[in-house]
Amino acid sequence: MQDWQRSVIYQIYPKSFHSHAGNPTGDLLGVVAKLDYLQWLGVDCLWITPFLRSPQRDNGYDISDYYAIDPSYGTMADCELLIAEAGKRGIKLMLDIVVNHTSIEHTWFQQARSSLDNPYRDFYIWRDQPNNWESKFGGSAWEYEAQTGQYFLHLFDHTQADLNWDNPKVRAEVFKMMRFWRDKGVGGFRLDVINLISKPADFPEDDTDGRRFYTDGPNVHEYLQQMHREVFEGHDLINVGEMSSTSLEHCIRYSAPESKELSMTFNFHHLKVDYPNLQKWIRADFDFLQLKRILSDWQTGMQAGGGWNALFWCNHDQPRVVSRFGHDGEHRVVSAKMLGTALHFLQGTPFVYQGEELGMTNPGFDHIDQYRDVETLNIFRLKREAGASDAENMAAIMQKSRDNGRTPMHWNTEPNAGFSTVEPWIGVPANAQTINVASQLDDPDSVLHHYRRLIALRRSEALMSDGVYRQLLPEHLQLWVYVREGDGERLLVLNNFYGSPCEVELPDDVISETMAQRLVISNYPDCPSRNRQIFLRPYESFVLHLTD
Ligand code: TEU
Repeated sequence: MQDWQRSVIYQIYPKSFHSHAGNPTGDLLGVVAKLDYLQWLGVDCLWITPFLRSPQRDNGYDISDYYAIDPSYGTMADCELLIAEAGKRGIKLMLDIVVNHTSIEHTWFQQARSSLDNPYRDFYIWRDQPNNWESKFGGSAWEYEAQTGQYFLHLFDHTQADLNWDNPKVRAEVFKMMRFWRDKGVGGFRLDVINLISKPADFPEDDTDGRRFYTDGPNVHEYLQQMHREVFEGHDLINVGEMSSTSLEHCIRYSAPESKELSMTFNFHHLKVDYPNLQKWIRADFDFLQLKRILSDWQTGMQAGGGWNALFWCNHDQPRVVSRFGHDGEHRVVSAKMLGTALHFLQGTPFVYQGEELGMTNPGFDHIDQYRDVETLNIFRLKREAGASDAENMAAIMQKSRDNGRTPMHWNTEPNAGFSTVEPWIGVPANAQTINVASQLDDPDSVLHHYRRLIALRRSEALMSDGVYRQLLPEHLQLWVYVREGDGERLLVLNNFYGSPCEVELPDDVISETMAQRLVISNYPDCPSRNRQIFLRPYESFVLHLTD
């Protein structure tokens, strides 16, 4: 077992984490200032979303210089200080690398667009006529470039031009840049939408949005193996691929050690259970049975195939999980803890997204002026043009917008939740007064202390890393029950996903009176039912270690 297979990773969205300089946006020194907190929490590694130079049209996922720090985040010296200070605390730093595309402000694109025979022309993907592929942010995936009379491909915003990975010079530049960061001391990479880098040469189309043609595309494994040889081999790095609309088979190949590609993969199938017919921009409840089925299939499938999952409920593109799959009203604390437990006992490497450890909620912004995200603003405009009413549009946006997860971190009850001394770039939810780090540090029953316990357990409970996953009661409409089994011992993980109590009987090969029991963690102060007949209170969750 590798060290990162027993690790917990914390994700920082630096724009909303902490502003040391007292600006509307956060900065790298703001992260340095909070390292003691992160060490106390017990995390092993920080994934920080992009802070390289960028016009910030997509908050840094549109990079214009891979070798420079964006001035809004600080300087290269600040970055070096952050790597060193984190290292002193035993914490690694994972750099978010965006190489499916660059900003159109990158010099490569500026060169490429200038003439048909420019040496950088082939760094990007050009065609005389667009096909029908759609951008993930709405509208066509092709943008007309008047100067040279061709269209370029952008799977995301029209200011994010897709790189042409079939050009060996592009790969050489990317690997050189990654070695630069590796040699600076980063502990690994998070690779943005890395399974989209290989497009089929003939750009086929059908009556879909095109994703099936470029997702896990023809040469992707070859290119990742090359990256492994040229950047990772012989170095102690954690490399996580973000995989858009991927498959289990491909994720096994991306993450199985013998493939020599990546350490682990993120996928999003379990976060589409509130997208009716895969339509994101419709307000809808989540499908609990589907959630369990997808997560269980990935647990057993990845384990059988020798792959490794990156586990997560939240990130900077997702709504807050307590508002999504839990209860952000009276059951907020207990349901946030339940969701933490349900995820952390799965096989894989858990990621905690800033504020998740507090049970931060969606902010409830009900006016489009409160939103900043390019995807949200594009969708609002496109749906309005298509005739949707603002009320219908806002109902979906309030539930689904990426800005739900991007509001400033709640540090304390000072102005702007202690995030900055000036008004932040995006609003601070009113509940920062009650949900914040300072108050939870003092409260051993807080969500924060529960997460700290979960993180510590990863190190002490071996079965959390290597136990075999088996789901019980798969058709139960309210409980997610699973075991992580080893030789003659198991962790039994019970989670009530709803606000009503519930009783079930478990099989006696899982729990019986003759077995030795130990309570590992629970989200209620007591844990009365510890036999085959289990009674769970609203959102109750607990874990028993059982030995035959
Ligand atoms: O996200 C990739 C991605 O496909 C999504 O999670 C995306 O936000 C969603 O499909 C929109 O509905 C990554 C980054 O995490 C995201 O912030 C960037 O905007 C995107 O890539 C482009 O770089």
